[in-house]
Amino acid sequence: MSGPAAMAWIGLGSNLDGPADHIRRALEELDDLRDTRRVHASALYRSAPIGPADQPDYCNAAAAVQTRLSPRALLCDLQALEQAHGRRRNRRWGARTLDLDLLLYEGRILREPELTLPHPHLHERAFVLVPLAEIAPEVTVPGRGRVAALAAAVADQDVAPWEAA
Ligand code: ROI
Repeated sequence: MSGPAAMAWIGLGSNLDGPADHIRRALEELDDLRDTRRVHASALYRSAPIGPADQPDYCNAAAAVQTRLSPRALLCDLQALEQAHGRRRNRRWGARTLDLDLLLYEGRILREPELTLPHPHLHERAFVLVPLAEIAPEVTVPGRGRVAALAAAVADQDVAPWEAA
């Protein structure tokens, strides 16, 4: 990759078919996307499901990439990666093999039918904010404040290191 690049932050989640393996593989695959280089990857975390409770716990992580793709082109490639992991889009907020959310793209604000930036639920979800705070505590979420402060505000939600006994 050469030339000017934008920094983007991605949230990863899985709660089916060996969740940690899906997340570890996806973290590697982000580095293989066209015109994109992965520059940070968080540790893996275990989180209780937000939404319908009748599904397994999630494995969550966050990553930062430098990319020359536009936000929509990046989103398109992230969706292709989800498909490659066998993602089926059926039940809203149901279990999934791989979920890749484009959380932030530089300080960009975007409201389009297929893409909202920052991600509309980013500021209220510990399963996103805790991994993100590990790699980007000083980053500002437009209209919401610093990642570290947002993560501190949702400390009551259940998120723990993946490997914890
Ligand atoms: N809950 C947790 N804990 N982690 C996720 O990644 C996640 N993803 C989702 C919904 C169904 C909202 N709940 C989640 O899409």
